[in-house]
Amino acid sequence: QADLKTKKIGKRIEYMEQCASTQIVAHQLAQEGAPDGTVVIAELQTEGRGRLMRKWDSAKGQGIWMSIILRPDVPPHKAPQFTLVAAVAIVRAIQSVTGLEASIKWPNDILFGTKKATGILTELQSDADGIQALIIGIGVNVNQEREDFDAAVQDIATSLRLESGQPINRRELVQEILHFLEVYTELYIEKGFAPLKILWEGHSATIGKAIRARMSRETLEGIAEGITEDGVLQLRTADGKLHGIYSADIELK
Ligand code: BT5
Repeated sequence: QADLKTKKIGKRIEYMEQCASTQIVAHQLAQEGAPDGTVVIAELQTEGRGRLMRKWDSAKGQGIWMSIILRPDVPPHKAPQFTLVAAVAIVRAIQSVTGLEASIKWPNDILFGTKKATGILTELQSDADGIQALIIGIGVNVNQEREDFDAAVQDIATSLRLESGQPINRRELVQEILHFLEVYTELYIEKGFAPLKILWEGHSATIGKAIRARMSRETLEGIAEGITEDGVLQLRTADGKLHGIYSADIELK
């Protein structure tokens, strides 16, 4: 904590050996009034989760399992943009600590090739006055070897150690993630999403690609043409129609 370069994010850090999910702890702290920038980190999560309550494999001591409480003064429909802002921050942090170039699969995956090294889960506490808190969950596979992953994800997951061939200092990576998250959220608050959109597109594994988007009610195939100023994915189907995708699982074809 002493080495943090940030002014706000990480000034309060709740560090735990173990918890069910850092998201649950962060939601609780946010409700109790924890300040903007509070960070919850655990060595082990027994019930780490992804979107739609999917399981997030959180091997003990080998990843970064953390949730960050932000209290931005923006309307609730802008919350998904923070997933994209966090993704850019994580890619830049990985680059700075390891030299590795990861790419971002819209909306919340950070990949090496087709394998997932990081997932982001942005959740919202809001009321009639707007956003009370954003809880940004970040799971980074750092030092796992292949056999450390659950069988269910061994073929689709990777870690920074597997990609770089050497162990990575988790503390340094946490510091860099929080640093870049602060830099980019400040840029976002000052200048809006436009500059972040350009950075995001520069790291995107999705734009210009043929994709399949699975949504709760339908599946669409086409070319991912870009994201809007709101972070909505634009998918052009073979009939020439442009569809705005707000939430989906994307398969690169
Ligand atoms: C995500 O969901 O990718 C969001 C993951 C967020 C995890 C962090 S850890 C700290 C905080 N506390 C929590 O409890 N959660 C957050 P989604 O896009 O739904 O992807 C979930 C899918 O990723 C699963 O269904 C698996 O297929 C795959 N998966 C699970 N664990 C993985 C891992 N460690 N590495 C790569 N892929 C994994």
